[in-house]
Amino acid sequence: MTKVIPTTPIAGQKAGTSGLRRQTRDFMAPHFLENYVQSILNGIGGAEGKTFVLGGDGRYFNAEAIQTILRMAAANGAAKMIVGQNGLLSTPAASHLIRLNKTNGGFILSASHNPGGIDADFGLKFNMANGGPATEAVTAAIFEATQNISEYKVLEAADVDLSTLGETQMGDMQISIVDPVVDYAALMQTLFDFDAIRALFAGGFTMKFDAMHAVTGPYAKHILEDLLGAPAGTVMNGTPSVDFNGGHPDPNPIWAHELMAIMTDPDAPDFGAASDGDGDRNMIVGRGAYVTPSDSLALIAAQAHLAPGYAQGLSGVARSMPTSGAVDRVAEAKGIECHETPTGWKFFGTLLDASRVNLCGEESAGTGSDHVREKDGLWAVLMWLNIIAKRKMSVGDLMAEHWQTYGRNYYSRHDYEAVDSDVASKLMDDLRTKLPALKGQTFAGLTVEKADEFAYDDPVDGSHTSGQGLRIFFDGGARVVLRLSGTGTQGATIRVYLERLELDPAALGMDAEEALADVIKAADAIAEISARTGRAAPDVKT
Ligand code: VG1
Ligand code: CO
Repeated sequence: MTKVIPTTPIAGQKAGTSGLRRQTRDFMAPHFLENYVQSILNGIGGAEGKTFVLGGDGRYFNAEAIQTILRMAAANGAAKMIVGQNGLLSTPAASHLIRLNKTNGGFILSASHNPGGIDADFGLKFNMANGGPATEAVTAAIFEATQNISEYKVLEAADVDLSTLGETQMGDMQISIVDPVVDYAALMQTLFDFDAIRALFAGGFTMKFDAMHAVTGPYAKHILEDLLGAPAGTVMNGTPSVDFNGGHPDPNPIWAHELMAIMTDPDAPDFGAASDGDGDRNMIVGRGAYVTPSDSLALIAAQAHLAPGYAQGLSGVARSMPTSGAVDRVAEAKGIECHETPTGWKFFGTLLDASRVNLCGEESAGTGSDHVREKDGLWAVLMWLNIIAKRKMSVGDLMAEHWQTYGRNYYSRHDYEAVDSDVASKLMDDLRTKLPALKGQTFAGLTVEKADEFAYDDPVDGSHTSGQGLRIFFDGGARVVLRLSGTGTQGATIRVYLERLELDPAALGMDAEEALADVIKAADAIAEISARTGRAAPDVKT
């Protein structure tokens, strides 16, 4: 029987960079999840007769939230739900299932790289029929629905057994419990030269993949160990846990320190990689050679044609604005389109759908292509393995060759986390006011050439997005960008993105922080970050 529960709007149910993220206890509070799910359904014009994909990264509250969403979808008239076994689906695998089954969209339960657990974070994101995150227009409609909600519908029904593959029923709604890995693994085999990678491993190539106790464990084990023949144990931390074993499932040198320690050991394997909570981010590291995500994107742009799925070459590339310009240099050399979009994968969707681009990336360890409409951690890892198998070079040598060819965009991101929200907004507001006067002024020896606030006009659907980060360009090609994070759940996180282009072949092997020393000083002099936050140094440098 369907129950109609009266409710009132809950303030602040507004999607950020990637869906709604909150502390887990907030999501578990009465009506919180229900209000948001009903608002999604209201915002997209109802669920009647529709089919959706449903799954998450396995964090605390994942399984309970799935049962709630099933009961609400059934009560709202959905025809069918395709659910990952045990409630698990990586974000790219969910995107693929949405497309493969031509569904109306999907619900992805994840707070991605944020920690999990009852005292950590939870999240919910709605993806559309193209498999990509809801566009700004749709998230705005959902937000409006959260502000007008007065009731939600839920079916009185017992929990569904999520562990048994196959078909089942809830009320009139069909439920398919599917293997989360199989279809995704099949897709990967259409894109990459599995024989070449298999031969690489058979020849003694060694690798460690750190799944960080998150959702990619089962995917990586099946693809790397079962299909590609990498030895058992190649995948570490491969069993998903509700709190990521107490860790922070963010694949960067800080949080993936266990892998970094292995990769900097004299006996390090040839190749290391890691993925995040929901499997859409990647970290690439060679023996003693960490690759920044912006450089990884550029190298992939230069060499993707070595993978069968991209043998015809790329149609174009897109990067988020704070991502370094390294990929632009490759696009220019290849004479292909290159787009600069706001932060967040949702802005790549129109370009991918229109076949204007088929490679996208973000500095935050997100890389992907038109095979799905999300960034894809394992895809990037397989792309690197495919390139290494063809070029027969180490990660370090491949990067050195790349920089010799295209120059090096030295790059670093400094994050100041859990800053008082008022302090952070005032810092940004004051800097915004100051921007027009900066031109011509010199800070730490760097003269400002231009300063502005990034806004984006989507070349495909014409939509306009403003307020996407403050940018300061210096003579000689250096750049500082500041923006506030839209994925955090406590206070504000100030992200400072630092970049400098180096073309001197003799100066390409420096430490990034050293190479950026003046840019870092100039950023602090202009934005007064340390003075205003009272922080002597950033919390995280990636
Ligand atoms: C961060 C990253 C952004 C990424 C987003 C979602 O957003 O900077 O590039 O798209 O996370 O990634 P923000 O607003 O905190 O800077 V994921 O893997 O957390 O879904
Ligand atoms: Co993620």
